Amino acid sequence: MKKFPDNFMWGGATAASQIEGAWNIDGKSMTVADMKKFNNKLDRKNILSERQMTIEKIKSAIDDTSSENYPKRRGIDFYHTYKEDIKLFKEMNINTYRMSISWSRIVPNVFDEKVNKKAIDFYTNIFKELKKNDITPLVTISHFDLPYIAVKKIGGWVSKKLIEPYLFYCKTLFKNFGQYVKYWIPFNEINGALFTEWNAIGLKGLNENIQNNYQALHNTFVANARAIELGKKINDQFQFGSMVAHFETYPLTCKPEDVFENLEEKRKRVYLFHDVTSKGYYPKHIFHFFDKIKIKIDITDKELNYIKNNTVDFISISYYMSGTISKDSKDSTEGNLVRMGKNPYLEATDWGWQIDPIGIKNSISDLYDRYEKPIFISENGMGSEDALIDGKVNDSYRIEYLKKHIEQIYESINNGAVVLGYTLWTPIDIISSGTSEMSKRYGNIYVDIDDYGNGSAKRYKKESFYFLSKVFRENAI
Ligand code: BGP
Repeated sequence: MKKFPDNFMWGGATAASQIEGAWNIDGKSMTVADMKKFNNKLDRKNILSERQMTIEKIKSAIDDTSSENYPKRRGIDFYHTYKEDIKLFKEMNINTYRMSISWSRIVPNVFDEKVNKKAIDFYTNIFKELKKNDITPLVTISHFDLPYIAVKKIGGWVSKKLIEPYLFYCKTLFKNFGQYVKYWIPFNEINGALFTEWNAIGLKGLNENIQNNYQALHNTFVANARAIELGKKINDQFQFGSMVAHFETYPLTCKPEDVFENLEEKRKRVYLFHDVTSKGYYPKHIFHFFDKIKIKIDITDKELNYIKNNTVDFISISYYMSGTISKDSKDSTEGNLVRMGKNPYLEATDWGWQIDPIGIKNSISDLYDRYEKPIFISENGMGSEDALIDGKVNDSYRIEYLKKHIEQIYESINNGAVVLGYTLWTPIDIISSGTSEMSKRYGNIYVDIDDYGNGSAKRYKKESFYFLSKVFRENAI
């Protein structure tokens, strides 16, 4: 029996735009997530086109007021079922629930500082329900559901004009929910600005003009720092976490060229985001890179001061898969937000994400050594089409995946890293972020809804539910 430290935070993670539904009621405005159409011809092994938003797609999303083709408008109707679902989380012995709050509910018009009372009531009820069930909330302030009005008016995060309205939204949360919430994550996968720009910053296309991506990334770094400063002023007990989609990569061969390529990958596509949010400054190489590719980012000394004086209390990452890097890029495979080189030693999911439990130990050890801040695994899980047969789901493959990753997290703690907790993605089937599928299931609770919203919506405990409830109860694997 491998025992985890006392008070280890065990639980699950969800996101408002993938779980709540109720996309246009009680005052909520449209978000970038509400505009992602489900494509029933999508190629699961190549979803890059799913990520790209185009003018045509924007137009048809605005013209379509139904939720028929837009699964994230429906979610699993958590907006109305949260009491029953939280009871199921409790039965699973979850003691921590990572959730996000929808900006488009709290301040629907973003710029007018008008707070929507119905939204305050909705989230207050959720926090009361969690408190009743002895579950600690870990709140993501913005999780891939930027209000569309911010895109329409100022182009999203590429404009610095979004920082003040974001801080007003943060202040509203800190003041109204500070009595229930101590752990805050200002942005989900802040590196999304470079890899899934519509979801993360409201930019259409895919790296059409990389200057916009880096400018928006910088603006969110500033917003992150200023949210921390604001939060600590309101309640110095608040704990703030970064959240970076982690890409664990290995050189495809021991050829020195491959090793260097992998180093470059780490510096630019992994460490950069932690350097800024955990060390409080940009690594010098990124300015050299900006010069080389001739982009000019508007960065002021005042902003660099905010970043320097307001670093996170803990590092959180999503970890799903790993990949290889080589000088002459070979055949690649899908992963979370990015494609990566294949690894002949690893199996992959039906969506091509390579399963690498030891990779999570590598990642935790590497980041802990480098930044010496507590680590929180805020997403980890396996997407698959699960079969509901006679009210049962035998997801032994998911038990295998979770067991092996949890064992490696234990090993990393044994190896000296400080890990605060683990909220797997996701305790209950919800809509996929990248493809808007319902059939890409991660949950330990099966939800009887298909990609088109049909089904009884009944909840069923999968085998992995029972496996995890034991791990969480015993605080051991
Ligand atoms: C991450 C998001 C989560 C979750 C996860 C799984 O990028 O933070 O919201 O969705 O991806 O990805 P997907 O749902 O696309 O399989």
